Amino acid sequence: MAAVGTWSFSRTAVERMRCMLLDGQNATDVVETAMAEVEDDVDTGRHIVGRGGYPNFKGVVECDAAIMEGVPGRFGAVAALRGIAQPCRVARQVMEKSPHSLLVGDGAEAFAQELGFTSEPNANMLSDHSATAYREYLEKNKPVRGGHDTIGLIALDLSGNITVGVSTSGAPFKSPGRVGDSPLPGCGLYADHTVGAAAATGDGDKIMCFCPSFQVVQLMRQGSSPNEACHAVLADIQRRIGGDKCFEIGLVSLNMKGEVGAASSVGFPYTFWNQGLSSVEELVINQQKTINV
Ligand code: SD4
Repeated sequence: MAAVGTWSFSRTAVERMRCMLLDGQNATDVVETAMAEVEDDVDTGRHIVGRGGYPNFKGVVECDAAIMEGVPGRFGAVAALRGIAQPCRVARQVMEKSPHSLLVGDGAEAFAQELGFTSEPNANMLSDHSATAYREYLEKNKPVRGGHDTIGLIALDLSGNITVGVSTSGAPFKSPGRVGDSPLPGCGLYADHTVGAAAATGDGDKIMCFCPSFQVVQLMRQGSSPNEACHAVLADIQRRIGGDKCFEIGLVSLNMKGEVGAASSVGFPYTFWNQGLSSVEELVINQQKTINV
């Protein structure tokens, strides 16, 4: 059993996953439940997740989320979803109940409503913090500092099932309808029950051009450790764009032995737990320079 999450604010989610895994619960339920708590928490919205996340440039919060099991073909995602505070739960339902894998915008919202999700007014999706940030963006063109968080969670359960989920409100003040890497398989997340799983965070407009989560899992399939795989994928991206700098990207991965790895182009804390640990731990990848490419 093991659990991993992106950024420091994933600690409570990873703690929750630890408790549920020790209780014998299924990896997908574990990821969905832990994710939903973060998505619905207005305070973690400032980390670009769910309720309280930054809106698009029209002032509307639009979320992307996805869930993928290691079993082939088990994937569901939503993108540019409005008014639903727990988008990862909708992504799970896309995986379970829809003949499709990715639903976007109004169609995703209608699907959620049909399944009984409550669609809330946009005002409920904003926090005081994000509403103020949006006003400052409109009045002073003030950008959000940082701007790339996103939660990615991976769980490996007692029965050897592995599931990865990601959720984000996306780039602050993005164009309406903009979709990032998070809900795209191979980009924001990937899982294979014979190998392990990976998740990405950072500048989704760039990340999606490199399919890094798929690449990490492929390298682990060929024998790399999670850490080696994440570092090799980051190095490959850096080599391909030229120079030693990179856009913002953080990668985490977990293999079927419960070993964790990560690499990042920026200072990147991540939290994890496995059976060798008595509590959730946090490690920080050192900061390197970033550029816009
Ligand atoms: C995106 N990768 O939509 C996501 C959000 C983010 O750190 O900022 N992740 O680009």
